[in-house]
Amino acid sequence: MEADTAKLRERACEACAETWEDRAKAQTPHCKFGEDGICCKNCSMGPCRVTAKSPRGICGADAHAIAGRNYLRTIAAGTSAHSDHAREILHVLHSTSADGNYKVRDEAKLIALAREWGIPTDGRDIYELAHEVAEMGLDEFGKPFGTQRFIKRAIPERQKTWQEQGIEPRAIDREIATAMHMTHMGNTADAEALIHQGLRTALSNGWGGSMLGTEITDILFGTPTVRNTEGNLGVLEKEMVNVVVHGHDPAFSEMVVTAAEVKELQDYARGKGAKGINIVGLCCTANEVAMRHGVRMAGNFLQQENAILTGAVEMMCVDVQCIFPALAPLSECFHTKFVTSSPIARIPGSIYVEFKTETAFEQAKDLIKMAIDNYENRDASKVFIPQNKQAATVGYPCEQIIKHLDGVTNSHVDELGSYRPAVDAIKAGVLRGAVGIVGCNNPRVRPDYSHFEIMKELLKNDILIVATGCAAQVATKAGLLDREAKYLCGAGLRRVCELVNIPPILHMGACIDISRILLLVNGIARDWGVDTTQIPVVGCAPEWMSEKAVSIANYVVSTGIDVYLGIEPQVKGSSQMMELITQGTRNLTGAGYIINKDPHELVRAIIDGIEAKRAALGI
Ligand code: BF8
Ligand code: SF4
Repeated sequence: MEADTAKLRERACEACAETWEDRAKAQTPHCKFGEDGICCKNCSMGPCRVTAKSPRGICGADAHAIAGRNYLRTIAAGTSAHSDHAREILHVLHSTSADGNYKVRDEAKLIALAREWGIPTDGRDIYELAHEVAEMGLDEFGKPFGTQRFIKRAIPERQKTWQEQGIEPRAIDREIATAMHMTHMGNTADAEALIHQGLRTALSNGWGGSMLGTEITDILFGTPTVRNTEGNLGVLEKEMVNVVVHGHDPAFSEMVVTAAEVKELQDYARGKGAKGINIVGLCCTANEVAMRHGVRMAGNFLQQENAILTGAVEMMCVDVQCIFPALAPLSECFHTKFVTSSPIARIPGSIYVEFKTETAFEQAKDLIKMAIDNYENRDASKVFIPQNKQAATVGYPCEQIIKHLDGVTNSHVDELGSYRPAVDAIKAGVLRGAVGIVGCNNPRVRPDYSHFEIMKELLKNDILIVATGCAAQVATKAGLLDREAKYLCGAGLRRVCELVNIPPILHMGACIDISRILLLVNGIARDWGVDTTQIPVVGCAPEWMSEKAVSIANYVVSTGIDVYLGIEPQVKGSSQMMELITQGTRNLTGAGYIINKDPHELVRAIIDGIEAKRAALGI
């Protein structure tokens, strides 16, 4: 893969296009104050930077206050991104109708959610119900009283911890606004209080916004099921019209995928000399459409420019989050049409088509037509599609995991199903434990390398992996989402994979779907009869980069699960903050961070952590 990237980069020079490698070099060395989190520009008396000579800002804020405030703002931003994405999806649910662009695909899930929320369901029209659920979901953002509805799903031990610590998440917008207010000039300077609000804000994401996003997306577009697909740049087709969907919110990409299936458009593409229309995904949008349609995945975060560098992409359609503004000038070096669709992600140099629920399908068809018309502009001399692609089996939400486990032992005990076979396998030591590997890739380290090294080592040690986001795509590219990858596993994990008929890494979706991992861990703890802090399950983000990732890490820690990080959070300039994120949170939630930039040392720490949890349980 790295050889392919090198070749694509060489061509980037030919085409006068720069890539992230060039810009990363130009940004090195990074600003030390920013890196350590001790630059404050929260008021215009500053910016203030902490040094040995000037240990306090003009207002008197010290390194701990400044790093703590910056950290809380990061969590607030990450929470807002996931949750606002969920809000958009709730509005789409509110727009559904029997003959509209958007329909309810998973009626059973809608009815179950309505019941969970105490909405009468008997004899109701499904769309009337959808609209009521959407309104109730939207109320989770701004309700003046009460806490997030989904926290009732957590095991009683967790709910008690959150209540005792005063971190039960209230309305999502309130937690974000409180975080911003606390960090305004002249407010909280106590790092511990900032961390406390960080946990609470993040919980409003994990057990609020993200969980809403996942549930409602399943209701709208169907709960994912297991399906086979492929991944890596080799999924781009030389003789087809290639359209890349990139971003996070599937309301847009679902329409693009559906429009590409329209027969007249396929005929139109053939009339223009192409063999057909090839839709592929990037980043989390790729995960969304792969899990629901088997759409193939072109790659993860740091591959977004590579896709355009192939010279074979007629159109790249983006929605929100993790989109390089660099895609606009890069597209201009080729024939690629770069289309933005959301007022949340406006990028100079792009073609802006604001997507609206009422006109979504027509707009998607227009875009596909525009892509087909662009096919003849492709310059064959600029085309280089690396041939690498790997088979992958994707689509393991909790429902599918339970179904597969059920198939093994018939242990189905209630309507929620049971993780008991997994619990038994862990207790028996056939599986030593499980790790959720999530997050991005990051130029600070060799892209994908840490993920891959950690994944390989865990599998060898009989540790099952669930993955989401760009981490799931590393697994795809490495061939680890293939059932055949079982040869890389230890004997115990291999046996489980064969018995349950699963690959050793389970693809659970996009980053917003880390809410599924919360429910999985919660379900395992429930079926085990212990707290989440006790089970040998941890989270790992080896190459994280985004503010969303910091929010995620905090809701995972709040849920009692240790988080192993391969990139340091930007708080190093405060010894108190470093202590709080690695140790202090343990007194509040029972979990914390373990940070190590060396992937081999990090995976050793994970295995030791899992074995220590096993020992504490006496297994
Ligand atoms: O939300 S893993 S680079 S694409 S932030 Fe972004 Fe990171 Fe990828 Fe999805 Ni998640
Ligand atoms: Fe400086 Fe305090 Fe203003 Fe921050 S809030 S910029 S530390 S004076």
